[in-house]
Amino acid sequence: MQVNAAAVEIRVAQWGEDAAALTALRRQVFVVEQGVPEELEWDGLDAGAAHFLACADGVVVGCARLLGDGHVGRMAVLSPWRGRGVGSALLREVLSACRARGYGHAFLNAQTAALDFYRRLGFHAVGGEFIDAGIPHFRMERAMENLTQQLNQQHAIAGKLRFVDAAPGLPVAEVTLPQATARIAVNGAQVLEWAPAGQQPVIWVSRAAVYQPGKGVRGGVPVCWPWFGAGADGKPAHGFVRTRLWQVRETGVGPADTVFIRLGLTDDESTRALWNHAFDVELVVSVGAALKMELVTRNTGAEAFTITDGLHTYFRVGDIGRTRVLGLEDTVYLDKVQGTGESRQAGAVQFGGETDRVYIGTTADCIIDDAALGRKIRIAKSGSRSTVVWNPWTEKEKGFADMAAGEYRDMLCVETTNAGPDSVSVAPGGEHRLVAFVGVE
Ligand code: TA6
Repeated sequence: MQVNAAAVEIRVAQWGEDAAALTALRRQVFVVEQGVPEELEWDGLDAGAAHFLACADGVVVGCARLLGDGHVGRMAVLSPWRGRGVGSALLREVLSACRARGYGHAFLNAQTAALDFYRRLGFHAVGGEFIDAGIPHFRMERAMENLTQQLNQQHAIAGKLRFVDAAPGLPVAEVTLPQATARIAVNGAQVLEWAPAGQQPVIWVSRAAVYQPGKGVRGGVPVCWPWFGAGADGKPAHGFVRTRLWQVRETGVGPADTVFIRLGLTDDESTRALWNHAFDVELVVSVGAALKMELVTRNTGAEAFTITDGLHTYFRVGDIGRTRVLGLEDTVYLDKVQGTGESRQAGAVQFGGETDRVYIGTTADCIIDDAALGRKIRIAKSGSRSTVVWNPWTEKEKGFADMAAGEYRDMLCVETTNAGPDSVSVAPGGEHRLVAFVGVE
């Protein structure tokens, strides 16, 4: 492939024949120029990887690598050749290889200074910034054009579940059953919709929500993991999994003609740079006349770790001013609005302003008593010792570009969590299951 006037040729390289040229170029760019320690550069993955070379007049001026899971890396261009389309040409060749290999997505760890370069070729940053080899990075990922088609080939269930694009690069599982409909985004494993037959939608999504890869949708059920709430040291709030593309592991038909989808994520160097533990996390969503969401944490490492976690469920209500939450009477809560430490709930929770409370040591069912819609929503749970109740009200709502004016009246979060002092320790090889069961009465 010719690259503009630079007459640079891009070709697929073979590690066997081209190792000397590849290592010389990468040593020059990463080790000498950027100070990456040698032992980090040679990671033992080269022999099994696909490599790409950019050559000008027979001289190697750039390279790139593609691993078998869609991991793009080792993008390097000699300094005199930068800004001349060599890197873009290399990356386009790598993406062509991803398509040819049928990869559903590609991902990489981009130096923060190079984010725009990768954005121009469809990648978007997810999670928080992390340091790798002393250099600030972001994980970036992109769905390949054939992802939704691939998901349908592997996981569609005729007449019950299919994948559609809610937006480019945003595959969503659509469940259509006699007893209920639902939508679950593969990005973030985020439930976006659940409506039992004959009912108004139970899960709320803002009409100003932004549907783009790498950005959570305002509403639905964001998965908060491996921490709930503010991140330490500038890390993202509510953890780093709710903006990532999850893997669809299984779909199927369950009891009483329900349909389930199982999505998962495992640790990688970018998650370990944010939270240095080996893990497997899964969300299993079962759709029927009730909605069951199960967040499963597995510790696949050799050391115990501690998490806080949550299913941050946004519920649709007829009018927040005519809505009450039952089941939390006489329990202790931490008031994040008043900042007044522990308080005790007197009677039902009612709403007349911004409300942001963590009810600790609470395991009982909650009921959203919605007088305006004339319905009750029951939230039962297991593996959860905290219940978070949140409504942004008018001022906080104004701060959310992805909420329309006045929408605070139509929504209420009753979140099934382990938050604050209710953290959970998971032993090596152990697992923790946080389960929310939602039904309409
Ligand atoms: O669960 C309540 C809360 O922690 C609020 O404090 C507010 O931040 C809300 O979550 C939404 O957080 P997000 O990061 O999704 O905008």
